[in-house]
Amino acid sequence: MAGKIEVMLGDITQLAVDVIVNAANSSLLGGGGVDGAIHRAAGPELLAECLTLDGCSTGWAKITGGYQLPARHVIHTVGPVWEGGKANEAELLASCYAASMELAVTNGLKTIAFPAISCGVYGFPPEKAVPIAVAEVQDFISEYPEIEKVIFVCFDAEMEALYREELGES
Ligand code: AR6
Repeated sequence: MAGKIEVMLGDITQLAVDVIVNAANSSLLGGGGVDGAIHRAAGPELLAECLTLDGCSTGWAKITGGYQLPARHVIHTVGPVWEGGKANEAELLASCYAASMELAVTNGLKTIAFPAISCGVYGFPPEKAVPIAVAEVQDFISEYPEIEKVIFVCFDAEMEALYREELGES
């Protein structure tokens, strides 16, 4: 199972996987950070499809095509805004990972890349978010062997180090 999880430093929009996950907001209509990068790289058809989805609640996920991206699909999930840790943020973040993996499986998608959901604009402390992300993914792939690869894509070296440490790679 350990071999199915990979950590990489880079830009998630460049990955030719079955599906990349977007750290979106509840409108699903784009924004900054990884969301902005994904919409720019996918092209305007992505926004057109997102307009049909009626948004998404925090902790849940919806799927679209990947359009001009090398990835075939995008799963848009809405992470919690960090409010100090007493607003159910940990459970909601875990739910983002579980809901995204579940959508991947129900759509027959086997390779999936995640950014560090909520760890940018939404302010979730990375040292708290990374163990949640890793635990959810490990639990899920132990139950669903059809998932072949999960890649945690990090935009900076500190985040990469946190994931590698959590996975016992450093
Ligand atoms: N590839 C991989 N990771 C990236 C990329 C990229 N191209 N760009 C940024 N990151 P954020 P959030 C990292 O702010 O905290 C948007 O406006 C980034 O360094 O994108 O969930 C949405 O519309 C950080 O580690 O997402 C929402 O309004 C991680 O991705 C809001 O931001 C997540 O940072 C969501 O905030």
